[in-house]
Amino acid sequence: MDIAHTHTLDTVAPPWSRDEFEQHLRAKGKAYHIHHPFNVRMNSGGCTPDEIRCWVANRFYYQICIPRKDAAILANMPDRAERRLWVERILDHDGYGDHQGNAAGGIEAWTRLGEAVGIARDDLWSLQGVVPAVRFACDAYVNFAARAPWQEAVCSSLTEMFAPQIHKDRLATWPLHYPWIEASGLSYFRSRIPLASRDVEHGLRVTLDHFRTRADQVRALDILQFKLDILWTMLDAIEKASQ
Ligand code: AHQ
Repeated sequence: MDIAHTHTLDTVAPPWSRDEFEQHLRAKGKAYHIHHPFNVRMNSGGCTPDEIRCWVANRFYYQICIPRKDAAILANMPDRAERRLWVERILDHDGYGDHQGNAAGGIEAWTRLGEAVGIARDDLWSLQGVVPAVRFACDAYVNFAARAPWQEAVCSSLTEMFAPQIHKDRLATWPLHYPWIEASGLSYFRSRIPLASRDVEHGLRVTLDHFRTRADQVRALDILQFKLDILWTMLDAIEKASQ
């Protein structure tokens, strides 16, 4: 999977400092799907129940891809200390222990979101509502993560630098605009806020440590852009599917 070299940035200059590199990564937030017209319309109350259900059903495919993506990265991680951190991500989504209550995991919480917006568990898990472009974008993410060096795959998860805000936006706006959605269905968004921050702490450390030369650092920006494009493309497809 080749990442498009989309930068006109100079790649032979001296490397950015750690702080400068982090700022360049965070500056990519302007391309985050929080700014996608569909997300803006959704969080300002402009979506019909069918459009909300279309979003939940399609994003479910992304959610069930995440632990498979993370397991592919784990398989490429030689260092036990890194694996001990990374494995938490799989358990966050697939659950752990007796898989009851909070131990049921994020995929189960997303299933509850589905039921709260009016999608039965079997219908959601049938993946019948997933449009080809969403499946293609999510599969591209899993395939990249499985084939890329593990540090590059870790870098691609850094779109979560911007995720706490998008979850907070939903928690602040959905109860107002979509009172028909049972509030308990939003628990997934609430659960991700601390987990996203924890994940970014690890992902950013790996990224800032690994990409050393200016050319490496520009490649990290291209990898992040690839993942931003995956999230953006998903909303393009969901917006089109719900027209
Ligand atoms: O719920 C999300 C999640 O568990 C993850 C894992 C992480 C990754 O490994 O790429 N990215 C991610 C994201 C989740 N939710 C998205 C949303 O808009 O609700 C945001 C997405 C991300 O920012 O990458």
